[in-house]
Amino acid sequence: MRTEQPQVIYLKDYQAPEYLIDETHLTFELFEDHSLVHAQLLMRRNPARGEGLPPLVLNGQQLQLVSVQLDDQALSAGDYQLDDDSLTLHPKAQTFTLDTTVKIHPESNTALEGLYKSGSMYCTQCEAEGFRKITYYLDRPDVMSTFTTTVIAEQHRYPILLSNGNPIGSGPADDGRHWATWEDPFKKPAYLFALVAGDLWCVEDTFTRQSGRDVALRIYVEPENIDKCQHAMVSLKKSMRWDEEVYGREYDLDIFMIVAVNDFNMGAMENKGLNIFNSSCVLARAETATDAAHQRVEGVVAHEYFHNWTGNRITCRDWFQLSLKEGFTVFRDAEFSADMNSRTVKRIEDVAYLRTHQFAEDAGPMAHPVRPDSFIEISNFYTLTIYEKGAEVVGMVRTLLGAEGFRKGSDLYFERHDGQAVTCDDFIKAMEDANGVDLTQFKRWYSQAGTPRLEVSEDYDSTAQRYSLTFRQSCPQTPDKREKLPFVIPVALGLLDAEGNDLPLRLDGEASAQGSSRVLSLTEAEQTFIFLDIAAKPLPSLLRGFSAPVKLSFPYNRDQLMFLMQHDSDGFNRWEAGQQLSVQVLQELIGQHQAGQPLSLDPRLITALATVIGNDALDPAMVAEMLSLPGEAYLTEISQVADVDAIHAAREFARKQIAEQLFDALWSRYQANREVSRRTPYVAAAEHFARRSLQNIALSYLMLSGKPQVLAATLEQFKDSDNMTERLTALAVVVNSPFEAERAEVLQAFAEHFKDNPLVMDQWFSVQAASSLPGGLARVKALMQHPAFTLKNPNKVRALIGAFAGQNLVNFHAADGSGYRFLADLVIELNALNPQIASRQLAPLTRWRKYDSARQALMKAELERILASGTLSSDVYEVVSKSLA
Ligand code: B3K
Ligand code: ZN
Repeated sequence: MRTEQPQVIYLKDYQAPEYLIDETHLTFELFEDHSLVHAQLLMRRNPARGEGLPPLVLNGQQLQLVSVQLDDQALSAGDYQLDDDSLTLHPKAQTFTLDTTVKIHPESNTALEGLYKSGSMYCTQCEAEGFRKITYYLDRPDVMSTFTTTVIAEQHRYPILLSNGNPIGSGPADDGRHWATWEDPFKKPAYLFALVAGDLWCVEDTFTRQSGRDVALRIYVEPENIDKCQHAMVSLKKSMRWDEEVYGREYDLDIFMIVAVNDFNMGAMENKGLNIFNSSCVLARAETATDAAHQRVEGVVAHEYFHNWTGNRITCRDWFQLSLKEGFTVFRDAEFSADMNSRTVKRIEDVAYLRTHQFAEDAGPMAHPVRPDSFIEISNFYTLTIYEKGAEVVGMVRTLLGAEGFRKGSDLYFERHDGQAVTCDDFIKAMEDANGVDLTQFKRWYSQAGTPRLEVSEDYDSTAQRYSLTFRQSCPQTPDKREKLPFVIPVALGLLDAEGNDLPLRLDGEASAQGSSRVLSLTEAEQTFIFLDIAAKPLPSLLRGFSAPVKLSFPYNRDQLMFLMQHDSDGFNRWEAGQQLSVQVLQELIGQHQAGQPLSLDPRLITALATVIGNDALDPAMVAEMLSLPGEAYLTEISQVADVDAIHAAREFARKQIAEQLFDALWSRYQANREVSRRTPYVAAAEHFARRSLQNIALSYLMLSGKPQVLAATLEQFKDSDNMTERLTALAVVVNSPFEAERAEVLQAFAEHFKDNPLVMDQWFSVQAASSLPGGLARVKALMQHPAFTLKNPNKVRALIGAFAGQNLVNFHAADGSGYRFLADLVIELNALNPQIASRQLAPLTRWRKYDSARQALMKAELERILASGTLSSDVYEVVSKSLA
């Protein structure tokens, strides 16, 4: 907890460390009511900072200092200074050894940062600044050291003792205890340290590196989960092979371990050789995990594994550079998932997510550049901007350089910086040097916040057969009030003729056409491109594959969008045309609702979707994506003033119309796919994900018809399917239906069957929390009393409170402010328990400027109440104060 005004930390103040640590030797003695940590640090003055010997300031929080010794000299109270955040010493030589012993309390650590207990096991989470809750240290990423770690604990309760690197010894100790020692030869910052002690079982495998050596692979879980590790293991081996093939990167240690824990603040953590995962990102089998969960496990396993090169071997100089490792690694895991599954579908999902959530963040009070200039609490900066927009920025580099140029750049980056802590500039420099290009202007993507807008207009001269496109870019103001200069925006595009074929593209000044889909690089605030030899006015397909994270507008009419939906050679843009058509139609309905008029759906949307449903040649996953209307959160994001009720009413009306008018087509596709599901055992692979996604979206539409045969089919799917994907969809469909008796029945049956599986119970909570039927808040409050719920487990908080405030928009934004009050009460309670989780749950309240004045006032009042509620963690303080500023 904060004791004084929290300080703002600025990138411009960065200085290299005064001292370095070459070797770190740790011994942990774990006891039930406390733990002791002995640290021996081999240190020296940083030659880059000169010769004198300034005070040595070590980070440390919530530590009880037991002893401290510099070389052979035991220090007493007068020899050092101690405060809430640091221990200051006065070294006498350029090189010295520091020994400390501290006492800590992992058993009562509810913040889940540092060393803590999850159930009966010990585990750690150190990124970003959790290591300072374990021992006094230079807890910053540019201090890199080798680590040797010995763990001593009771043999019976904690038979498995793990840390980073390779195991080098183990044996019995006194009083029924035992020890194990691990050695990590690769220098790393403290945020990559990990320790695990528990009664765990493991699944083992081996991976043979391209160069021939074997790596031992182990996934450790609590015994009851040993049957849910295969999918993660397969994903790990695929990731290891992919990184060798696509980036030329091999694994380096002899062993790679993953440990699943139930209590974890985020998805997973890439600690060197010992990844620690939220169990939700490891455990998966047909009966208990959905297709989405299987894909998430594959993606997160890959992400953490890929960090071994992008994050661990080459790490960040300081936390302002966080996107150096996160943006690049998200880009890498997205490419991996695209290669393993459907590339277009993966891109659609990522873009929908980015546009809904990152664009909202970029337009809100927490907006920051991909490389922020300042922060109060770094934990608040593990954001969609750092991760998702950061990945888009890396993707644009690849689009501009081409796949081969990008690989040359990444090779140079790995070769040049292995073993170093570097900056985003170093990454770009490697790309520039390997390709002989200048990316100076491109780097504005790292320094300027906000989502650029790109307005496009056209002009056609039939006599000269010239078609021109004019692009005007601008970027809205963000809280930093800094001037926005033009970005480099790669725009992939094509021009369609009247038959829907791509035309050859010859730009003014070129001797001949160069392909039919190409990338224009915009650099000016306004720029015109002229295409020659265009015999008739074409239809442009712009920003193919979403080649830049911008808000593009072009005055398409609905008939043109329908044409693009059918003919665009770019799969992403076919989907995008459908989304734009839906947005136009939904916005029209929103207007009708607001004007008190009867709602009337443009029949062209039905015609367009009928064509999609009837297209057997199209990937069923694409059909499912194209049938999904833009979500309420996205419709909120693109509104000037979001009218929650009108958005909900319009979207539900459109869904119901689709269900009724396309009933027969949906029903036949549902039945055909359900029939395949019935006779095919569950397989976690792209074509099966695709089939089930179409089956399930069809079912959720069909139920809106209220027809008895749909209810019967849903109940059959609920009871008889062999997998969680079908069962959970059936559950959600009934929960959102008007069939009250059946609703109660399936909820009870589900809970009874899965009561011992916390991850499945999370789904059960979420489905109910997200249901837009009236009375949402009361339902959520009642569920908080359920024995499976606890505020101490982040997954539970996300499943119930997160789903309510983030997905159940009509209930959360109830006009009486009850949803806001409820969330504020929870944030205040969580602030004391787990500041990181408290601060995350605040996000919906930070968006108050989006709503009508009555709701704005209610939301602001709750933020003010949180601010006045007592001592706030720096996490909550930063988000609340910036939201109110
Ligand atoms: N690097 C971690 C995130 C740590 C968050 C700390 N508050 C997970 C990841 O991005 O792989
Ligand atoms: Zn990451």
